[in-house]
Amino acid sequence: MQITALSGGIGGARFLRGLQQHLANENLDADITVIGNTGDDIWIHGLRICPDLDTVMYTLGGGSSEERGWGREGETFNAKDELAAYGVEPTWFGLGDKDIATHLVRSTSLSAGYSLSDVTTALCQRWQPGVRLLPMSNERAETHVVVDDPSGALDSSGAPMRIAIHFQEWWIRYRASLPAHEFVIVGIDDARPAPGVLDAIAAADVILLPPSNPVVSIGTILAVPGIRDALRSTSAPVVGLSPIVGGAPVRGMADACLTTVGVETSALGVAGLYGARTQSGILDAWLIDESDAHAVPAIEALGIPCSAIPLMMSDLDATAAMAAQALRVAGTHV
Ligand code: FO1
Repeated sequence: MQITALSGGIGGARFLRGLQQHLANENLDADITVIGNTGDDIWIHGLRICPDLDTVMYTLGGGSSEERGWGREGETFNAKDELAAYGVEPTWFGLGDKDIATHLVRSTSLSAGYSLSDVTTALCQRWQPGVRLLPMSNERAETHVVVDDPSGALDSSGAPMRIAIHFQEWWIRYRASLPAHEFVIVGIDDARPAPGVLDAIAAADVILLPPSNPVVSIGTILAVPGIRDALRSTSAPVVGLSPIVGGAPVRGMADACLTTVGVETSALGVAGLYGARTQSGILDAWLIDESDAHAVPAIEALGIPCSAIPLMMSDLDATAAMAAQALRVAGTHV
């Protein structure tokens, strides 16, 4: 069985770990291809950092910090402190010493002319995540956030000056607390699906949308020209799991992102954002948490079959059960 999943960072990675556990529990033979978001990627101190690719690689490879969800376990931040001592910006980014090795390998390989796909494959040789990890694109497509200048500067009309900051700065430095007027994925129009991405969608027996950020993770992947159309035309069922439970994101700040794009922070709102495949969207089924069961009729009225199940990834067994339900709903008799 070919499973293809779109993934952002921590939520997506943790779901994928549960999927692997379910397949192992049932002794099922399946190949998983993960299409990872690269809109969060950033150059920092001359290093190319790919947060969502690294989070999937480390989490499934057994090297991630369980406490932080990102970066390495047993991490130190000496280089970060030394850079701060030199007064070098940015000081707000948590650049870990072990993590730097990954960024050095990636940055030197990219400088030598290798593609991000090649580099990601090479890095995964060490980590053996148990999935094929593909960047959504080898071209640079970075999410930037339009906010009122935090310095309080005003434009010539006396209105707050609007500036664009990198998503990482908005997410980490400002904790998404600056109201975002707009997300701009710089370079997205020239981005092409990375090698293998469209094939992984066309060849899949089932496609999963884990509970990643629907705007800046899944939404960014869908913004790569060709990917949304591929999902709409594949024969594989597309099953999504809501990242919003009880009107709030399970983790992260997806609510701030949904507000920016004018979508209600609810399981229903995100279902509507993705849309039913029968209504020019991409979903064939939508899994929501039991606590949102009241929303099933409204979601099904959108043309999206919906099931309310336990959706909290409280531990590996709970996440494996979610994955089992997603495959069941996909009608994939595994
Ligand atoms: N997230 C934070 O909240 N603070 C950080 O300092 C931070 C550093 C960081 C370094 C490498 C990396 O791969 C991820 C890192 N993240 C950090 C997480 C990252 O910002 C988010 O996981 C994604 O970009 C959003 O999904």
